[in-house]
Amino acid sequence: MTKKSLQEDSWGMGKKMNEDIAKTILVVDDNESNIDMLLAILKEYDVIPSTSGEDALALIKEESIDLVLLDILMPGMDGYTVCQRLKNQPETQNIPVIFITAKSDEESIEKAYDLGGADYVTKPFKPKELLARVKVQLKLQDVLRELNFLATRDSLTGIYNRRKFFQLAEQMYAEASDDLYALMIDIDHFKRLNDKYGHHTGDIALKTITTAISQTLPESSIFGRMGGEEFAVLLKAGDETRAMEIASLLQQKVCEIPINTDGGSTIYCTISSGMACKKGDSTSLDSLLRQADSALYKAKEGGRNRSIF
Ligand code: GH3
Ligand code: MG
Ligand code: MG
Ligand code: MG
Repeated sequence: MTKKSLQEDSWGMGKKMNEDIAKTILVVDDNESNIDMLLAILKEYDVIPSTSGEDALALIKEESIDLVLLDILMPGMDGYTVCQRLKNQPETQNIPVIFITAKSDEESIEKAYDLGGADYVTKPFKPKELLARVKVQLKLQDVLRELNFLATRDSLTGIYNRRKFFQLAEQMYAEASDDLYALMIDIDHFKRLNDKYGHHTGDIALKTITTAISQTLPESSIFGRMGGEEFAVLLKAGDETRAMEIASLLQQKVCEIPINTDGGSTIYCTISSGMACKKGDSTSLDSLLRQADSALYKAKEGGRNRSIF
């Protein structure tokens, strides 16, 4: 599961949920001496300084930022606008923003929270209090990332769970041209494998097979566990020939990958898959997946270890 697009979303921002990895804080203030003071207070973090709102927005696109400390009054784009832009973009909306400003009236504070600010600190601030507030936001961010991961992934294999698969798939179906393919995949004779080698070996097989599939799929694909030993993929392939090549490649990679059993032996598995294309007579994601499912049924009937379109 090393491919970014199969694993990461707006919570990840390129980082795993790991509190030990140094956090990166973007500090935005038009006054350079304020920036110097913040750099000194935040010396245990990676700090990226920025002296304008425009520059800050450009930096956020390039860097993996965990927290933004944001001045409000700046020549050019003000802090409110920066915050609004961040909260309107799916890629940046989950990055917490702490406003640090000389504005201390109630309306300004209310506006900052309305725009999605996580916290509000007035200048002149107390260094230790600011550091404590930064720590609270970073901790909260870790917890939210972890919750998001748990809510969207299948706990055994780490790929998308059914709920997240459908959420992403509905979006992809709505946005895609006709050239969108659904693939339903089912491991062959998996019950036999469980019966013969035990449930734990079955679990290892599931993990090994999903890793092989993840690493073989094109990066833009969506791959989720539907339940048991059944998986669904939504992918763009260019044309039918290429789509079938991908399905065959998945089969080949899976049947070549050794699975270590609890008894110390090595076994191999096969998969069957059914494919359907949006440009057929699918009118919804549901009907597309149903068509792929009937093709899968034919692949099983036809003897397994094959893909049927
Ligand atoms: P077919 O080739 O027709 O698909 O046969 P099959 O044996 O793979 O299909 P069947 O639906 O009869 O059995 C699926 C098995 O998958 C039964 C169930 O115990 C097993 N299974 C489902 N989820 C898990 C899991 O998380 N771990 C393990 N180890 N086994 C699982
Ligand atoms: Mg200022
Ligand atoms: Mg099966
Ligand atoms: Mg099955």
